[in-house]
Amino acid sequence: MKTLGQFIIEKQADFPFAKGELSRLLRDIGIAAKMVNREVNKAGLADLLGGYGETNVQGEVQQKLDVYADVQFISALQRGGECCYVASEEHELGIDLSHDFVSKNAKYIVCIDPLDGSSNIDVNVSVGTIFSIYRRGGTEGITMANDLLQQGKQQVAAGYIIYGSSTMLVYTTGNGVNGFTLDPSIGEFCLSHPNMKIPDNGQIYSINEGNYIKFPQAIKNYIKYCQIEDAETKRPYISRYIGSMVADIHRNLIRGGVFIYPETLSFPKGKLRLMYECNPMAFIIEQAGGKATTGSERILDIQPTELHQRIPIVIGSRKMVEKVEYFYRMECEPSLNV
Ligand code: P6P
Repeated sequence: MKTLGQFIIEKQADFPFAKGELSRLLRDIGIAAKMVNREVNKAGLADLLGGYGETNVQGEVQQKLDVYADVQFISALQRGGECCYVASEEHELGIDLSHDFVSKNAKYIVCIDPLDGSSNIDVNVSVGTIFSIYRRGGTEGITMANDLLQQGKQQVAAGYIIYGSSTMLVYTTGNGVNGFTLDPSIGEFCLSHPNMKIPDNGQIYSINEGNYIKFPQAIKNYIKYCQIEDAETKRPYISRYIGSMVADIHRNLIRGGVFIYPETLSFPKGKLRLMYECNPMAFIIEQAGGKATTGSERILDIQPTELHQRIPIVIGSRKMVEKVEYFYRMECEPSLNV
């Protein structure tokens, strides 16, 4: 079995001018992932369940493991010296590491959701980490406009770790998607899913139907479309919703399907965050042959305006995403035949 470290070094040759910085940065993320995995796996025993008593910048109650994961990833990036700035879901302004001697010439910026879906921790449902890597814009100080608010298509790498029945790290550097499963017996991520591709079509739709009355009409119409009997398109489709973005999208990456978190009356701009949830997942899914839009606009083309901005997301099998886009257009152009 090829380990993550061996694979990263081997693929480094794909980047003729690479001097190993990105490889070391991915290694640092892999180390933090193993530390978080250890605590997630024993959360119930190590009194790491439950709330931390604080709320994060999103106004969400921080779970103890959220805070632990945030500390582990930031510390690993700080020690590694390849990252000059970390934008985390858990911090309003992010952490400028470029003042540290070890990171003063670091070339990369990391946007991260240290523990996504953390409200599921106490009920033992899969949670995940999502990360996105950019090059810093210039050699001067880190600025929001020049360095942080880059479009998703500027990412040099993106990935996620899913802490589930097994722990996997899935990432892309723009040359396809590869999945690594943690082998606890040797403490290494091993290549288990080379060159991952999402099926072009699927029968799974993933959306929180509890919000149905808050959805735009186009999404209400699409949900009804999924439920209508039609042998040719294998409908009714299967509804699967875990409530953990990493777990829902990982399942669809393997089985085929579409994940939708649209604009709603409660979240008029959508709930999920552009910089450290939607952009990295969009990069991965596009690299796996799928599609990721807001329902009309390609996510990787969006020009960010703020670090924690939220957007609607329709992501997964290309044909399923295109069908949702069709319902949005039809809502705008009712003359279109279904
Ligand atoms: P809802 C978890 O809190 C999260 O950020 C994503 O992981 C998940 O897809 C979504 O929110 C679930 O939101 O409103 O359906 O509970």
